[in-house]
Amino acid sequence: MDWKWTWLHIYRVLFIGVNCGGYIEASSDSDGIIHSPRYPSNYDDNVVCIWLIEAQSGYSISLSMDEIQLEKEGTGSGCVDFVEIRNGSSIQTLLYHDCDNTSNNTIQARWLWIKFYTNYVTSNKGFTSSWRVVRDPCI
Ligand SMILES: [Ca+2]
Repeated sequence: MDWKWTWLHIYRVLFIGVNCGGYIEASSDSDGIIHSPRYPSNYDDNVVCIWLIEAQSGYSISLSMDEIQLEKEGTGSGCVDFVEIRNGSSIQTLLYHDCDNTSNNTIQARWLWIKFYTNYVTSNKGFTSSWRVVRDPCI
């Protein structure tokens, strides 16, 4: 089966109920910015965005979380609203999960599956991240 068809099919299935985001097929010399809707103004409640960035064979996407200010729990360090990044899809390895600038903020993989989630109340500034394609050193 053609890989591209497979990914587009998975993408469509996973995106049912999603408000925003998109699929980015990244050519070898491309880059871009992904940010929360309306950034740097506050985001809305009840938002789910999913982006999927795919690099060509032999390349990876290197993403830098430049700023992230999302709702946290009132007590403790947990996140109420969050950005989650996984290696390709919702069930693959977790690479990033955060609501402020506390964790390692550079993520690299061939496929980056990026989810922005906000609950029903309380907003904040949001997030902005920049990505670029790099040659995969393992190949
Ligand atoms: Ca919230």
